[in-house]
Amino acid sequence: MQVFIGIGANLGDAKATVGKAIAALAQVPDTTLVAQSALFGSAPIDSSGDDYVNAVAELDTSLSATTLLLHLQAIELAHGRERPYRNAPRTLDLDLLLYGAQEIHTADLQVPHPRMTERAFVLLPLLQLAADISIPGKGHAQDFVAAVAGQRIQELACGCLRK
Ligand code: PH2
Ligand code: MG
Ligand code: MG
Repeated sequence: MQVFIGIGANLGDAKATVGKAIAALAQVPDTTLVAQSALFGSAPIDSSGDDYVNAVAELDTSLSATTLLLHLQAIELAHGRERPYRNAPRTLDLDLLLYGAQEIHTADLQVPHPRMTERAFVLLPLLQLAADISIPGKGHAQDFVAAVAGQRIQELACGCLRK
């Protein structure tokens, strides 16, 4: 199954944490890390504190969405995630954005992520990996970009060689 994970952090060394989170995603059982977006710096949306570092990772997994979610939560906890209140600043947030073309609505899991089309920090890195991606029940991700143009976000220099 092709899945996309949204990664966010705005406490501590957020850039380093996002890098470690991507390495941890690559170690999830029955799962391959297919691609990772650039890192982006973004102003907090409905949240407080420092700018966030955001990225999106593409995985290929044979895990169920529920089992994958448990692994994401374990990685969050391993990086010191606490949940004092909704949208509190966080050392690490891993969101299951897309699980193939499936729509999942359970008590623990809403896929596609309900707010992903409203957030530049999700759409821009996602579109780097999958320019033609459709969001089940919503439409093409690309079609939501214009509406988030007012949100402050920039791609961070990666220090890597790019053609
Ligand atoms: N995550 C949130 C709320 N607000 N803002 C930015 N810029 N980046 C995030 O990852 C983010 C947010 C809830 O998960
Ligand atoms: Mg989130
Ligand atoms: Mg989350």
